[in-house]
Amino acid sequence: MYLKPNSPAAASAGKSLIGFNIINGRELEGDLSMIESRSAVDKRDLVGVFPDSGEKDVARAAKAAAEAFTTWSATPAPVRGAVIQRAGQILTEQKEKLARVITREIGKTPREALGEVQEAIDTCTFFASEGRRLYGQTVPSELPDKSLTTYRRPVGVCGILAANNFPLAVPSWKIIPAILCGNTVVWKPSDDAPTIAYLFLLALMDAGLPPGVVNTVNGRGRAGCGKHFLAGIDKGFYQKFSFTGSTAVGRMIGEACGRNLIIPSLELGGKNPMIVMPDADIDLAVKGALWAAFGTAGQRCTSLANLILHEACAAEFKQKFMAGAEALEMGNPMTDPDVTYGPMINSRFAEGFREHWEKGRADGAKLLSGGEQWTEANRDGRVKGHIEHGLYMQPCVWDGVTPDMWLFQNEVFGPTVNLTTVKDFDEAMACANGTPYGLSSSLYTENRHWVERFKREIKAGMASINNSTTGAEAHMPFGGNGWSGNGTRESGMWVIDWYTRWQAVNDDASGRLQLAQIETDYG
Ligand code: UN1
Repeated sequence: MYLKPNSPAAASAGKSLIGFNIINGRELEGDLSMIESRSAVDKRDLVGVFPDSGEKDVARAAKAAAEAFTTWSATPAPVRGAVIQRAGQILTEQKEKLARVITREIGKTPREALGEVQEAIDTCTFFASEGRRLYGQTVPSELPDKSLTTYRRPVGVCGILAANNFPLAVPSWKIIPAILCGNTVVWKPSDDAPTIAYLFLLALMDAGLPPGVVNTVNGRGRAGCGKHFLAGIDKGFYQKFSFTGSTAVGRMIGEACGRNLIIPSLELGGKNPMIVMPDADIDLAVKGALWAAFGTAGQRCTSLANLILHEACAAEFKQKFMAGAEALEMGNPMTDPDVTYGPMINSRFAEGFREHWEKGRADGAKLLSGGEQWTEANRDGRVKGHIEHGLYMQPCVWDGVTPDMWLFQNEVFGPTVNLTTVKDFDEAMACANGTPYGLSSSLYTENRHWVERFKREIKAGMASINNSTTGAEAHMPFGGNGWSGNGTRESGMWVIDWYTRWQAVNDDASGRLQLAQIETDYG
């Protein structure tokens, strides 16, 4: 069978793509050399080569986006919604193939990769029909024969930068509402996952998105293209910037946006707590905790970090949790689709993970399991498939962790979790709120009073009752407080507020000069 070289079919069948930047609807090479996207599952597998873009590419993309804005912002919102609807249909048709590319590129398990494509489809479904709403208001005037109305107006060119762990779903949370509202986009995809980004853009173009509405500049991170891309904030390239990633980079972006009076959307780190009370369904809580801590190899901003156990159920919980952790299967998700988790996405994450072993030991926390990378030498029956050419980590459980420890306070991407034992609900809440972060959180209990208090007192932007910290639905407000963000939200109707500005229109049909607040007739 002939496979179009740059297609989901080819990429999911193991071929290497030669990808491009897409600027003004044209596939372009970059100013610099090329970067390689290698599979996290097996570094010998070359998924694609992409341009490494420089300053000129970023300027070119920003210019294309600014030019496309005039026509796109004047296109009726239901027509913009129809393009998004077609994009959702194309993603649905390509779902299995795109999921396979996600697994191949960043090592997410097939089940989770399918879930990620579904999250992008759900986003398209929601915003396709938002094109027929995008409501403004009519407001009564204090003066006769005058109508007051409000309109949502697009902001302009949006710069978009997101992490490698949800390389399709999270960019879709930003790009889809941005363009539905009439904005145009310059997107720098993660250099760990340019292939899935490129295939997403091809789907948008196949859906009929006009040239220049979404443009990509590929390339290296902070040392290369990423630097030029962010420099665009001070050059006035963007009227809006949306970022998902680390708190440190978020602060930098926030500062640059502040200087330029731009409101950024910042979705940053997390140190997500889960409280387990003695009246909880302990088996259910164990399942939720295992999934939240180790699913996606712990590489979600919503992953569970601090597991806070009431002393009356701590022993039973620990015993069941450790038995569950011992039974996890890990390894190569390309050949063994049923593993719980696969490799670390890149060597930077793996390095941070190795570092946390050292910090945890220095803290004096007790390592109940884990603490090493899986290799051919130390692998056991739980490890599936070929792992020699990827970064596969043992599931790590720390006990005796207290809020003053480094482990409790710092975000770690990777399959690791801290156990903390507390005396009562008050102490549990103090621990849960005892970090500077506030993204996701969870409580397991059957007690209505504690549930009510948790919902009110927890500082996190997202609170789960009797469920995992991960797995937000695609139409609920997603975002955090404290160091987890700047208070903006993604998804659902709430994200619209961050991609539009309210315009107040004052339309006087009286034929006189009428002034609010002033009782004078100058006419
Ligand atoms: C992220 O890790 O950046 O709620 C996003 C969840 C997913 C999204 C995570 N729907 O875990």
